[in-house]
Amino acid sequence: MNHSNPLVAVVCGSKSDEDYVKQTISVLEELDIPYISEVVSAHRDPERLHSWIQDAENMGVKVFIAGAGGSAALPGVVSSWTLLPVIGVPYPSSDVKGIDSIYSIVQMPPGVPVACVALGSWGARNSAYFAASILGLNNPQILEKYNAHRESLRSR
Ligand code: RP5
Repeated sequence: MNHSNPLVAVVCGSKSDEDYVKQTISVLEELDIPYISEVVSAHRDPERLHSWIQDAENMGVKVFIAGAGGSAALPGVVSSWTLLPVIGVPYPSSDVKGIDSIYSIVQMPPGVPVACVALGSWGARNSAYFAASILGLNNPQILEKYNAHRESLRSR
């Protein structure tokens, strides 16, 4: 479900990535963070990616989450089009199970950063928690929800 006043924009490179995106969205919903999400490939549809990023910024998005497998250009290309924070999620969709994507996302050259989280499901979920931590800097409701989650981890 896309919200009308989103704070987070989630993008992945292929419909085949959507199981990971669902895990990111599930955490955003648990924390009541409004979001939009879309499938847009950096290498198959670069012009649509650019306009989607511009639209997201115009809607008030504050953080991008970009996930991709294989050579995973998507998070870096998103960062090339925005000054907002970009969290990159490597997906294990290739024959080498995401090692390629980790190296691609984590090794962005200086000046155009991407914050790379863990591979696959862990990263998909942590990307949303990391977004909460960024948004929580000036949003007390999100900070409170995120803190409640962290408290709940103590008793496990
Ligand atoms: C990347 O290549 C996508 O992020 C996906 O993880 C991988 C394979 O894409 P498909 O060939 O399944 O569309 O672009």
